[in-house]
Amino acid sequence: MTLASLGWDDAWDDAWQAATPDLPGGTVARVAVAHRGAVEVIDAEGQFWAEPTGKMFHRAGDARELPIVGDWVVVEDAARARADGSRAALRAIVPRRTCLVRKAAGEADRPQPLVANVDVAFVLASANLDLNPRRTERYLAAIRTGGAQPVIVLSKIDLAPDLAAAVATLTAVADGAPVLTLSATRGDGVDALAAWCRPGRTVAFLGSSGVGKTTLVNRLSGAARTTAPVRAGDDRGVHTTTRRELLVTAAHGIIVDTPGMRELALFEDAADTAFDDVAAIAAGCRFADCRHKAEPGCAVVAAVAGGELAAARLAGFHKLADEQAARERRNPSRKRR
Ligand SMILES: Nc1nc2c(ncn2[C@@H]2O[C@H](COP(=O)(O)OP(=O)(O)OP(=O)(O)O)[C@@H](O)[C@H]2O)c(=O)[nH]1
Ligand SMILES: [Mg+2]
Ligand SMILES: [Zn+2]
Repeated sequence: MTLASLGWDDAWDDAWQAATPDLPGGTVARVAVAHRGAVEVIDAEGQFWAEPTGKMFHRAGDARELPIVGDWVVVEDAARARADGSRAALRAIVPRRTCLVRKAAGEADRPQPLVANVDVAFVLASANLDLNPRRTERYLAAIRTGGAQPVIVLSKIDLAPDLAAAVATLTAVADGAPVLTLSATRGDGVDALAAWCRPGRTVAFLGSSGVGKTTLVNRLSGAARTTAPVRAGDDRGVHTTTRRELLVTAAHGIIVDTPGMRELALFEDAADTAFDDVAAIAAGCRFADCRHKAEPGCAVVAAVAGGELAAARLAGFHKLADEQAARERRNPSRKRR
């Protein structure tokens, strides 16, 4: 294995040197699995354990300052950790290029970073179930806000009652993201998805439990990670994958499989980044702080009336914007950017 096959490149080298010039003995490795308090990392020589220093734990303002799957980290004594199974001291995280964050479960307004340095994030939805375009929209918003490129994947097309309708439903909320269709079990469409996965690039598979993420990851990686049938009654998944894990493949780059998430609650304000189309039209609204509801001179409402913007897009925008406003009311220190 080489660092390049793990996604390392010259720009990472520069970022590492710039971020941690005071760590002469450190080497870099990539986080494959994150546990509470420690991580499994990989470098050119193989896998070993590393543990953030007490200083890093104490300094961390929130979970985003601790290592997560996909991170490049600076460690000391990698050779010893590899040899005797001890934990290498993890000194620093190389600044992330991208980071997918959601709001942590529960009432508190806390961020939960899920995976770092993903280039392309596949959002899977199963073609045999009722699609929830609002959910897909939320994934796209979080992915774009985090800096990765989203690709929508309609899975299980061998079971689709009406494929064209399903594609249309998702295309309506894609805002430019590609929409791929495939069957991971039958194999059709898998090559088109595989074309997005290449050496040096990091991709992640996201979506509800049972949509076929691991089945697809196994096809791409040649691995045999556990998959399980969906429930007979309602075709929901049974949460088979229980942790985020980074896999390194020869032909398809670096792949992160994730556990099914029912909802992806947004942490960051995403209404503006996720709705480029709305934002562009909003430049023509009479009021700069127009909410595109009942304000006079609203270009967005006019665009919906004129058929240039789908009503569903504006509804999706309102849903996110209202959530952001509610968060700000609960927590006024969070200012809208
Ligand atoms: N008919 C059909 N079944 C599929 C397809 N892809 C996956 N499945 C089946 O769907 C079930 C769930 O697949 P998984 O790959 O475990 O789903 P997952 O998204 O990884 O689920 P979690 O790990 O729980 O999040 C398995 O029984 C798969 O064999 C497909 O394209 N067509
Ligand atoms: Mg799985
Ligand atoms: Zn407006």
